Amino acid sequence: MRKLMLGNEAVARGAWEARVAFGSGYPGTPSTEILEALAVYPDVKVQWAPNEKVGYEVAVGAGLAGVRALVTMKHVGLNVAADPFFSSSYMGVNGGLVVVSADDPGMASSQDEQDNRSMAKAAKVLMVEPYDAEEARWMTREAFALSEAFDSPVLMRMTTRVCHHTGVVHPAERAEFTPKGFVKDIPKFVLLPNHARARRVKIEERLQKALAFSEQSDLWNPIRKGSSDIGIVTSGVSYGYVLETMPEASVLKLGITNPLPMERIRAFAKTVKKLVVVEELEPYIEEAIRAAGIQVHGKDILPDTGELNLPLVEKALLGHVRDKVTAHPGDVKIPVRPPTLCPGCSHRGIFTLFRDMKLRVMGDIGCYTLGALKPLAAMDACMCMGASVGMAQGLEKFGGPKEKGKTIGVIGDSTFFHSGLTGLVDMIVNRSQATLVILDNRWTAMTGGQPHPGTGKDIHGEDAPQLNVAEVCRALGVKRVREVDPYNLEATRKILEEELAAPEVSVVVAVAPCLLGARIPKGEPVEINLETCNRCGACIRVGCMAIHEKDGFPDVDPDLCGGCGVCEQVCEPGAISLPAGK
Ligand SMILES: Cc1ncc(C[n+]2csc(CCOP(=O)(O)OP(=O)(O)O)c2C)c(N)n1
Repeated sequence: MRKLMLGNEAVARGAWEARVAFGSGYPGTPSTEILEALAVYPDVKVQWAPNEKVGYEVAVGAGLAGVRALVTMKHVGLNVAADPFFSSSYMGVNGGLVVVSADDPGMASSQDEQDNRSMAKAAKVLMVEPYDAEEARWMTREAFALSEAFDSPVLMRMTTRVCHHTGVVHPAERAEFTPKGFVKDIPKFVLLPNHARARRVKIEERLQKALAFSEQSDLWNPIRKGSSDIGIVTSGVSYGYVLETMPEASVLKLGITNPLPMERIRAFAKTVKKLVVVEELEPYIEEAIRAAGIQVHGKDILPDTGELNLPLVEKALLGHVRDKVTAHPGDVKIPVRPPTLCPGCSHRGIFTLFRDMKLRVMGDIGCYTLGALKPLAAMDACMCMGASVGMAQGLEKFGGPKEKGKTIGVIGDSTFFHSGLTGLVDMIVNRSQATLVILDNRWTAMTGGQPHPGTGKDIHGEDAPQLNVAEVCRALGVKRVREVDPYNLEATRKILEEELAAPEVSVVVAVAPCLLGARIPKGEPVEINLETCNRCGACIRVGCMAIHEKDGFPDVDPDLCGGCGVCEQVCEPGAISLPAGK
């Protein structure tokens, strides 16, 4: 049987075939669809965690219970989960544990471009890298067996193209796996320093065993014998570019990239006149080969930033880009569609206020980061999830009189539960006077509308316990917590002014569900009276794609406008009217 599957769906299939009992993780492009696809299979308990660290830890606990567990995240998620990731390497596993890190070369949807192969090496865990959907299936399935055989968590490193391409998959029968039950083993699982010192030695032993396996595995590290003029060592999606560019070359394709089978590479190098490594991002394989004293080309002919693609690999290997029928994505002319908040999005009014009140805004990651773009341009910094809270405290404390009463941290609700809570605790106990605005739209909108602890739904859409953001803040110890309707600009402005003036930490929770997440039908559009319009442009400056300038006047697109009323409230001459009944 053959099936077309997304790389991410194939990971879910492989995990199900391996009889995985538990899947967890936190959404993040390009990894999100893995858990969503796994949730559809029977016999698997699948749940979103509030962040990657917690997701990882629950998976470790499930593994200790003797079942197989999968945990998924994007590359920066592994930074959040790094503490348990590195330490669980010392514990080894009971039931197999596979962690997917979906890296985003080229930063299609990320704030940085990490090559997490270095994370596997640093944590001393086994790492596998699929190149297409079918490999994603069988490698996931087999990774659980590797995890148990070598007593190591296995990092499955994927990249955007592998996650998001659709390819032919050959689903197989489910493997046999009997849950092992909990095994009490204090020296192994309790990482006291003297236990950890003994485990440290075990880690090296298991890596040696894994290396011996990797060296002789034709399945994981196959060699394609071709011309002896050039030999290419490659892994992941780069293998596809190599195949298309130089079908005649000899190729060593590495499926296990930690530990690297250096003797296999050395033997392969001896069979060819020239050795080249084709790999995306860091010279991870290349540097190891160089360190082993083998002559090799790599980043001297290929870029070490951004995604690879066919023309780049052709240029590197052939010296020129072939004149092919297949167009390079960059050659295809598509209309420019800058990212923007949806028409009617509840974030728009808040950022209009931030801009008009000339606030200093420490931002965070989510749909609302688009508030940094013109014409709103109402965010001054954005670093990583949860960071708005700490940055707001630091700026307010050290910004001098100019920042007093002006500094806001702004964070989405999913991001608040992910990693904003501890920043808020720090604000309270260290007497910050900044104001934190939490955008409570009830969904993780940016990654496609996954539920989070404040949604009241689980991954299956079933009712789940729901945490109330304002109550959580009060319970933490914030004395000043106000809820606002972000569609009511005047009331929200007044509350922001009061809270900014307060000489203590305050929280303003803007409550309005994401229209897409909550599937709220579009309302009737606003109307503009061109007789009274004074062409001031205030309505255009709220940055809504449903309203634009036409022949010097604002013009509403009735197919997009749902009558949220933000433009109506900024219109001084009152030329914009809401649909009847609003
Ligand atoms: C550590 C980490 N994990 C995951 C992501 C992907 N991601 C970016 S923002 C975000 C959450 C957005 O939800 P929310 O804060 O509720 O804001 P919204 O998009 O709903 O406005 C996620 C999951 C990331 N950038 N970093």
